[in-house]
Amino acid sequence: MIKSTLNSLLSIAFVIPVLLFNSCDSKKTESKFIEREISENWTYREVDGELSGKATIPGTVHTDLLAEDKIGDPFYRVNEKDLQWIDKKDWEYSTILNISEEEFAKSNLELCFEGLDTYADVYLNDSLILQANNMFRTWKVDVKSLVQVGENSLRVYLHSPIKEGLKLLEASAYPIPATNDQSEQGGLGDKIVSVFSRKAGYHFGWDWGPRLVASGIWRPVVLKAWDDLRIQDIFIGQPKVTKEQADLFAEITIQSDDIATSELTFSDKESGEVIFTQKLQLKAGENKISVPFQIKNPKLWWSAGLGEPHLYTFDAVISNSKKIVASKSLTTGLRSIKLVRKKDDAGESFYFELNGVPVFSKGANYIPNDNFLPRVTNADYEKVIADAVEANMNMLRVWGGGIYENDIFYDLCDKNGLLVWQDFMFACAMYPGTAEFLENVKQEAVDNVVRLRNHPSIALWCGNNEINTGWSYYDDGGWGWKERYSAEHSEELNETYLAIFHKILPDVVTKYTDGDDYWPSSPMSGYEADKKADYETTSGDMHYWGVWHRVKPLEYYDTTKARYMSEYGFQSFPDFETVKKYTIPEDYDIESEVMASHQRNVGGNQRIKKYLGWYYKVPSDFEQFLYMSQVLQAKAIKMAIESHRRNMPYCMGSLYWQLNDCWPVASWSSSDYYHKRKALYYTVKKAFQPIILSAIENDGKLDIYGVSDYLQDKKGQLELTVMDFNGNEINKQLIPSNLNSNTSSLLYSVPISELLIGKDKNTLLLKMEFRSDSELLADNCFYFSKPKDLKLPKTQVKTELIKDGEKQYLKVSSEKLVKDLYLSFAEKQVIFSDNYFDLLPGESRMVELEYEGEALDLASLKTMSLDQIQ
Ligand code: BMA
Repeated sequence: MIKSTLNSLLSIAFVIPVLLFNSCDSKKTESKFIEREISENWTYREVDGELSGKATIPGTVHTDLLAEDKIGDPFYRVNEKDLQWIDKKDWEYSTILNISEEEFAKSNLELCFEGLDTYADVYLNDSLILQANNMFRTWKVDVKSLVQVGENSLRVYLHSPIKEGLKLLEASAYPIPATNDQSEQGGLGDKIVSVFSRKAGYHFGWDWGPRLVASGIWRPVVLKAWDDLRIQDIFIGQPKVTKEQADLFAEITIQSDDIATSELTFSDKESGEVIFTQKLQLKAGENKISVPFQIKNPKLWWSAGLGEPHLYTFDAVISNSKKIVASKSLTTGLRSIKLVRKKDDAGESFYFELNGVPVFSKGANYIPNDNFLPRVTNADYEKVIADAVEANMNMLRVWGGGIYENDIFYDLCDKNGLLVWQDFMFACAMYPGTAEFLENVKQEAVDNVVRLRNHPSIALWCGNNEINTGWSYYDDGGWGWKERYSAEHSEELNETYLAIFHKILPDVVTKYTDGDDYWPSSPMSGYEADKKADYETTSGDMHYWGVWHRVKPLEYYDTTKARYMSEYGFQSFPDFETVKKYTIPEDYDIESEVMASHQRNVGGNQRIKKYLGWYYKVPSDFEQFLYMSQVLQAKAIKMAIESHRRNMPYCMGSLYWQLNDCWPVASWSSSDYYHKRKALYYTVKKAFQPIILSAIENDGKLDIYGVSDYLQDKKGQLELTVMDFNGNEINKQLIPSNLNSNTSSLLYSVPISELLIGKDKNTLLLKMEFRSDSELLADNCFYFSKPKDLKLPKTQVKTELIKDGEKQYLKVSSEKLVKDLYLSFAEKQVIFSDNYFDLLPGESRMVELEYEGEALDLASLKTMSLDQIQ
């Protein structure tokens, strides 16, 4: 039930509460608000050159050139290198903007540029109407007095982001560090320009991304035309939400031509119920009203696994005696979410509490899906989010070197119950402190916080990625940046850091949200006072890179404890079918020039080889090497996730690096650029299940933990079966157990010798199952030695295609153990519900297959498994 508060809050406009009425007068005609994209008939040209052609808007220079075959595919082989000239040129885009009589007759005409990348001068009928300098901002221009009925010329002049950056670098008293900027690759030597421009950091190269500095009209250009007034924005504040009552307020921003008297009706779309009506006395210009209201027994928004992510849609309608003059709808979810940082015996907690429930964050770090953003389709977004949900995630971190994502990304997170950790777009760099730069940052923050604040999925705003670690302004740590500066310059950079991340950004979050949490930098331990380095924390969040970057054994994952693991990761190569898309057979060597240019982490290949040598056999065959890199990556991250979850509730989050890719490359991702699932994807899906069993060696004993995200305890039975690889049962134990709710419990501890009973540990495995009322709630497998020491049998995998109604399955079975079984239909794009799994002796498994086009042929099925690796 929804109820308005009659003593509404007056902010700027004069608001007179009136009695509720049931619906707005349906006989009233609506004054038409025109909104259309200007996407037709655009052309581009190279300003001081020959190239020109048709343009796609939204789009980028690179993709326009590619569409007309004026350049090769930037992602193919080493084409990236040859295309570095594009970002050093100026480009001009133009179109004819046709204005109809009807549009022209409106009292307001606005052109809205939702995204210009980056230095863009916009001319309308040859008058300069805008000079943009921030790809993350939205630019609105009143064009009423500049247009005519019929044809108008619209031109967008894009200055080279590199040339502009070089000018800014020259004007700076000193260079500014950005660890991942591949200036060399861009032909700039050591000249770092990325930090001077408010533009996606990863465009300048990253340790998983090419240097392809895009330019373009990257988000839609929209013409808006209206009479009298419009509702510019609705914000639903949620000061207090419980299951009994949601105390809310609607803050509505109205832009009015004149002083006007009208009436606002605010209603719930689903029930049609009017929540409140208000008489409005509007002044000319911007009016803001804020009206508190309540919803009794609200349907709450829950994250995946905890409940339904229910969404409400509210309609705001403004009418006068004759007609409806403006309307706008807004969809949001009602929930209370907070970051809980509470002192405890060990230090300080770091977890999210959703509707009063502490939630263990399970998820990944998310990067943009392409270097050329406009070609990411809605279907791509849907796929990425659906895959995250299928993998039992409840949170994604939108990482600071990319972009504030498109609305659809957050809409999908809202709809699917995925929480979002939202970084501001600053990563692994310091920034200039000019007044103009800081003001630009502030406006960017306002634009994006206002755009995104109604999304129930947003759990946290975070200032930046790893800059606190890199600069380490507390002490002498860091990445050696400070040492490059005089005391005075160091102090200046420090002050800029504090100004942006401890003042400007948190102030914007405070001013424009209803109290959303802000965290200055990820990772960070403590807020202001804690000076500890990021690897020995008892508070805050941690990025653990001991494994991988510091080449520590995988077992370090078992022992490194954090309150919240917001990053850790391990690389692999993409699937062979993906590699084939950017290579030719002569490139099939991980050290070849082409493969090396699709591996951007210096020393990445050596690390993979080194770790493989420690745990597996290192194959010399190229295809087998790709496969093994994925098996290794999956093993590493399985260990990490299980360790984080075993450490619950001390540790309350596990976000691995990284969910996706922006081009085909060797990287830490779990799905590649073509959304092809790696071995890691399937491992994560299992390791993030609501209940897991996890075994860990502890001083000659095996400790078996049960971790549950459920909010009720589960009584049941732990079943342990030791078997050899031919399926002979060696030992079986049944242990009545209780899985405590929303935490980790040690279920059983047993000397390993008792399990092995004197047999060769290289020939045995332990199958763990947890059953409650005979329902299998969780299972896992434990091996007593490293994979390279296992005496794996040679065996025959039996396969069969089975159709069941609309569904298609691949049934696989084997008499003996098949470890890390990989299934592929080569070029045929097939999504496997499961892959790269251990097929236990005697087991048969049904794998669901999704594909389009012709029926599958079993003859084209390829398999690979660990026993084949020499
Ligand atoms: C992290 C990220 C990225 C980087 C990744 C892998 O710390 O924040 O900057 O790509 O490590 O090195």
